[in-house]
Amino acid sequence: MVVLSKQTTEQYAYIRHCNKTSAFSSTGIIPVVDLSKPEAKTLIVKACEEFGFFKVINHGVPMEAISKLESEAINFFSLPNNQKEKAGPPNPFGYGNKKIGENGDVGWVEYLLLKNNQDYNSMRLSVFGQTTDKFRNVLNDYICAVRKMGCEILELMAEGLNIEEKNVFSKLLMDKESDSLFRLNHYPPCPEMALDNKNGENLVGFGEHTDPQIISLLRSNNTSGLQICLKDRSWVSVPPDYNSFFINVGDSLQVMTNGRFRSVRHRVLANGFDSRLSMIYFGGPPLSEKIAPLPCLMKENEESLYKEFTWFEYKKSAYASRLADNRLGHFEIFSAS
Ligand code: GA4
Repeated sequence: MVVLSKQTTEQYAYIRHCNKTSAFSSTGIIPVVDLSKPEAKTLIVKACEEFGFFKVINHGVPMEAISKLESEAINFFSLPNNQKEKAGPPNPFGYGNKKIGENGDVGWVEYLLLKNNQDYNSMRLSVFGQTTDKFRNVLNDYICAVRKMGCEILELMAEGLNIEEKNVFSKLLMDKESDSLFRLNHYPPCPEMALDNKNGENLVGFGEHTDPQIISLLRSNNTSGLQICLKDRSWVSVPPDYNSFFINVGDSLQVMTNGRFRSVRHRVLANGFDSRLSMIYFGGPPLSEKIAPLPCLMKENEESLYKEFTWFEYKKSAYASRLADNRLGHFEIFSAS
């Protein structure tokens, strides 16, 4: 990414520092779930209700798969712009720089957005020349391992919710029609912000939003920037941890639990000195899947908070929205009482 002049960065949103960002101690208030412990399922459910967000350790994703993909990503993002652009515009899949989605959102970020199960060779990833095969293999290994972890988490979630059908959520990710995505985000450092930050403002890397899918599985390098929004609407910084994964509840899971789980609003602020690299797997259902509260989770006389929709319908509506929009709003049923 080219270094932009002050004038050029003025088109980006800035966020005023908030004191609450220091609310996390080194251990933090973010729930940490050790997947190897018997209490994992209970902690996951609590975390999804309270934050829609948690960190997992003992996740079982081999460090080798992570570091191989990380170094491929570093190589890719350090290519000259004209080479990266050969990976295609991001509509919907490919390389993107600053422009997020199709509706006017921008951020201090460049990225590769890939469809799961895609034949990566058919994308113009020829920029890798001879290394295309290597990139594809490394990506496949990573995605398989992360999806496996995601399914374990979703099964623990079902157990924690006392759902008999253990794979009620995980089967949606395992379906060969699963509409899952993978994203590599590179947030270059913004030296201007580090040197000339008299206003105490931060440049926005990726603006606030919720993820439309079921679950998002995020791993980043050790650079800070990620923040989540709490129930009281305050923002808190998530201390980075390159050995762990961070898990987000998405809009579809909020609906399937009839609002019991919270789809977490989150954002990434640019860093003055260090570049941030994140890899996110968005676990989504097949396009034809009906997204509605699970009957087994509904208490007697409990009514659905949402109109029924398919993932196709929701995705279409989501992709027509701005990043910060409340996408579920269109599908909420407002009771008169
Ligand atoms: C947010 C989660 C994923 O990154 C993503 C994003 C998508 C995009 O970058 O094209 C969207 C955004 C995300 C939701 C609203 C629309 C679509 C940008 C945007 C403004 C790939 C996704 O599935 O939804």
